[in-house]
Amino acid sequence: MKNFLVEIFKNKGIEFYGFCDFDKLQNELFECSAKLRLPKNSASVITMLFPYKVRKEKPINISRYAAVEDYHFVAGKILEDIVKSLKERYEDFSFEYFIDNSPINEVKAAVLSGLGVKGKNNLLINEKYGSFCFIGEIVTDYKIQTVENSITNCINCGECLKACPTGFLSDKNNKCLSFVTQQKKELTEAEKNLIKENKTVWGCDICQNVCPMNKNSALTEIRGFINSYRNEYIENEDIKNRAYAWRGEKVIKRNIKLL
Ligand code: B12
Ligand code: SF4
Ligand code: SF4
Repeated sequence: MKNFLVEIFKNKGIEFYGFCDFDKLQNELFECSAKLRLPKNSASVITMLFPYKVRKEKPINISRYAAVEDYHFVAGKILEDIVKSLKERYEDFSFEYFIDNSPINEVKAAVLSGLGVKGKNNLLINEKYGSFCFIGEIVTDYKIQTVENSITNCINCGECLKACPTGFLSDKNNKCLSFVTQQKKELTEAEKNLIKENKTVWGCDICQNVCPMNKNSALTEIRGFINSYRNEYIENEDIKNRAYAWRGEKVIKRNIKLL
């Protein structure tokens, strides 16, 4: 199985992938409808990274993850193709892919698979791409041999905690600004000010931008991200397939008006 996958990953341009046991994740599955898609007797998780930093300079008024076509589609298509090949080759086994909309704690799965360390900013930090990569995974009832990976953390400099404008990283009772930008219900004055002061209409990258482990993070080579790159949100642009489309146009239009 591993040799077969190595070939597929090479063809698909996936540089970072790994494996972990499902039983290390199953006690903290998220309650969501995607949980129903998990294969019966899930045994292994195949994790992989989809780097998404297209340009060195930051986008103007959106976060990096929103500057490219919605990753659920771009990375989802790659994951779908891999699952198809696996199902053809291993007919007696089940394979289900997930990305973001997943019952799995993806950062933990990626750390356990050896794809990077867990940052104080909650994110997976990879040695080449930093934290600017999405995590996707395939869950299967095929038992894959895994190498025990020790829990690894970032260098713990504390810069992200200092820079976070809402205090979310120190106290989860606070809201993350990324969440605020996606909020459908009416914003409080304080929330409106947060959007204005940090000049973001979708997402927040502050805790990633200050992270020294992101300093030399490499640019992505995934064509779907490179070709779809836009460095700002412009009112009345076509938002089809963008990361901000799922909330409906009203939300991002409200945010741009605040700027
Ligand atoms: C809900 C969610 C959000 C929410 C809440 C985030 C949160 N941290 O609570 C909001 C909307 C705010 C959000 C924002 C963002 N998100 Co988000 N989000 C998710 C989602 C769907 C679930 C995360 C979650 O609820 N975790 C639960 C909490 C409890 O986990 P935790 O605190 O991190 O971890 C605890 C334990 O699990 C354990 N643990 C964690 N890791 C490990 C590892 C080991 C080895 C061990 C033993 C234990 C352990 O210790 C922790 C402390 O108790 C994941 C996808 C997924 N299915 O995992 C994406 C995901 C984490 N998000 C992602 C991204 C890109 C973002 C943003 C950067 C987007 C942006 N630019 O605005 C921001 C970053 C915010 C931040 N710094 O946290 C990516 C991160 C990729 C990466 N490199 O890590 C993910 C993985 C989606 C994806 N498929 O790529 N997100
Ligand atoms: S994304 Fe922004 S608000 Fe959320 S934890 Fe990071 S710095 Fe704080
Ligand atoms: S800024 Fe420092 S503490 Fe925060 S994730 Fe990066 S290395 Fe870790």
